[in-house]
Amino acid sequence: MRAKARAQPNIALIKYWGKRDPERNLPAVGSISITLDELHTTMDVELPGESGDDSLLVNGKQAPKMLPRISRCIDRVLGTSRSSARILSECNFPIAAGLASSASAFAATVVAAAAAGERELSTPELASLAGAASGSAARSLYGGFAELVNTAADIAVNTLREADEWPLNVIVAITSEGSKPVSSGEAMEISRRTSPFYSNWVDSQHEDLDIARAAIADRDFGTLGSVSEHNCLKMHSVMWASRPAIVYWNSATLNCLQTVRRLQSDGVNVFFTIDAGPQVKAVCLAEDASDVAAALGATDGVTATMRSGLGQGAVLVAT
Ligand code: 2P0
Repeated sequence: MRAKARAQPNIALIKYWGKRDPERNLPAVGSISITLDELHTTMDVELPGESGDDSLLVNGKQAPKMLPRISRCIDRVLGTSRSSARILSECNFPIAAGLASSASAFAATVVAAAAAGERELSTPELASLAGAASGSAARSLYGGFAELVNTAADIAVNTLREADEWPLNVIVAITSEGSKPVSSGEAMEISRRTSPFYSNWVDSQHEDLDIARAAIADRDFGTLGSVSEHNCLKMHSVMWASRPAIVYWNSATLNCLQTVRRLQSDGVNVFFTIDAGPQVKAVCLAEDASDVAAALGATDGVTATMRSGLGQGAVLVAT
């Protein structure tokens, strides 16, 4: 009654921002992401067959604030009359800092919990359960290029391309390792309720998804970069126009955008995207990754860079 799973975070190129059903955590828009390989979270779930409270250690430390969401996620997989769970989590990158740690954590949790509780669930079923915990987590069940489709009743995730069919690289420029001031879930609801740009954001998402899907099919880097940057800036515009304003950026975030623009004008194949945090992710061709990492590493305010290729979805690993 013990299993361990590993999942990688994913970076949305066409982003999820807003919920159509906050109760069921169903997104208001579809999204397209790439799953990373170097960054990962492992979740080791043990069910000793006793009633009582769950426990959670993250990188060896008690994590009482994170435990309720993880416990609810395991409840969805195994039911509320399950054994208590001893959960050990290891994460090799900053948590709750706009690096999609919740995506990898919940994707690994559903896979580990199902295996520990001997429940045989399909990948779409696991994705739906992960998505109920954290919308972006559904995409981390899948590798490469994944599209989360908003169906009438639920969500579905499709693989658009496998990782090795278009092995792009991602350089993450860390500009702050602090936790985010407002959680994404809370910030999305503030945007839905107060941003005058919110309905335009939702209405224009189909067009961006169509353009990105076709660019991925054609391996058209320029078009994918252009639509991804635009979609990212639209999402942040929705946030900035919310009340209270939701601003995840810092001055180094903007410095990174200038670095990416300079690289682009020098002919480097690179584009940026930014999530609910101040880090900048630069997506590039593998042959340009060293130049992009060096330029971002030398950018004022960047404290570290991480490089990753694209990887597979969540998997079980040996305990
Ligand atoms: C994304 N983000 O598509 C977008 C872009 C952040 C910005 O999904 O409330 O942790 O748990 O469903 O998945 C981050 O939000 O939100 C996110 P919940 P989640 O990657």
